[in-house]
Amino acid sequence: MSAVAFVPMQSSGTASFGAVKAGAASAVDRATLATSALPAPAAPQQPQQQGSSTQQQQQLVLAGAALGLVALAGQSRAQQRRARRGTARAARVARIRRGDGAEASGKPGGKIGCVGIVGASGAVGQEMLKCLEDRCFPTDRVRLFAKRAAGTVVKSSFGDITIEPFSVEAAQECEIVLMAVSGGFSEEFSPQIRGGPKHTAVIDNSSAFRYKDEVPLVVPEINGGKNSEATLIANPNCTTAIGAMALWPLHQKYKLKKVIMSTYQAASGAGAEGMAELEEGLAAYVKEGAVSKPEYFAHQLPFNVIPQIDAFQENGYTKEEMKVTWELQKIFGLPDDVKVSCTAVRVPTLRAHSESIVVETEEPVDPEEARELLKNSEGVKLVDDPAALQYPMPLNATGQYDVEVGRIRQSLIFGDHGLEFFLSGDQLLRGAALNAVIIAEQAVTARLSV
Ligand code: 2RA
Repeated sequence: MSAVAFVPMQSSGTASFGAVKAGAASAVDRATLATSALPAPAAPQQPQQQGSSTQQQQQLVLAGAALGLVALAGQSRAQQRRARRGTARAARVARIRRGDGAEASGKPGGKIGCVGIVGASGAVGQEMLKCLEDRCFPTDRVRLFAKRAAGTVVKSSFGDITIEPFSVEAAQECEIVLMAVSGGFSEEFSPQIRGGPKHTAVIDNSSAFRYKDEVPLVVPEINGGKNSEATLIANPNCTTAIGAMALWPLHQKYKLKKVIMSTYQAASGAGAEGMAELEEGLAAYVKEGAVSKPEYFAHQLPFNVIPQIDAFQENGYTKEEMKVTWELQKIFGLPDDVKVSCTAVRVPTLRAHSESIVVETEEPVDPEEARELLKNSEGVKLVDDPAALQYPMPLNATGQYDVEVGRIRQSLIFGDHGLEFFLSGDQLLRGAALNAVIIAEQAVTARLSV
């Protein structure tokens, strides 16, 4: 079921924008900036594997051809997306000029004065602005804050926006501030921004406050409403948020007893640098016959998978894996005897995370009934027709608000009290920017209802 645009009565990365400054010939296209900001390719390594030169040449030709096809497919998809965006953008601008977001609230003119994005030039920050535009967020003004990109002019359906250097005072002029910054930055500044003359609500995408009892950790479709008046709200880790969309309806109906998750996480989870390293590593392989030396990831990502994301903990799990456990417990309010465990793996896809999930339930669960339940759940798109080769895949989930869920089957391990399924979700959207923007929509509703 699709996530809907703003209807108030209901209910990470550091890419630079580049160096185009205010006063330059024209404001810049964000997509161009994001691409042009990727770091230059690292020097190629010598070939790592020995083989006959004929074999190597054949491999190179095949890899080159494959990459060429991928590039062509990507190009035509990108062209289609650009064309769709052009039409959608014109409609969005018209809707914002008409004030449709406000009308949807049932309060003509029901907008807030300002929303700010801190860390606006990063991968998540850029997606936040797109979500605000796409959903006709009811605000008179959007302000963007970033250090290195300050001075850059960004064209948006809210008008041309000049990126400003961050200051607490400027952020406090906004009613809502979306933080797309590091944990350290957020830890220092979010408490200083929240409250103030505008009763500013900070929605933080970092892990700085997620595990603090006094700070709500929110997936808006699950536990949003009751927390929408808080002035500091934490966004969950993307891996948790994507999985939660499918697990919550199942928990409500069948009561989860055990959750065992294995993840297939895209390079984009590590931000624009991670995506660049994957693309450049593949390009170096085609050009030079060897993948360039990893600088961002601990190991080569092209042609590989890395079973480590974030630091190892004393119990042998990584922090990324423990985030899934801690955050599902907090968001769902799970009792201690419900166990959640995860193995998190980085895979060489560009964007959108996937998860294989096994659940044991208190109540008996029928796959067909679960399929129907998920089909009608908010933020979920059922893609489950194996006979037609239809199942969730990260390429298809990329750019989508909804999490694709499929491969639903009775668990061989837990029998009629268990299910196994697979999902793919765009972690920059559902797992970060979109989640934050829906929280912000709920905060606006709360404000306008007072
Ligand atoms: C990753 N989930 O994929 C992390 C980002 N928050 O690296």
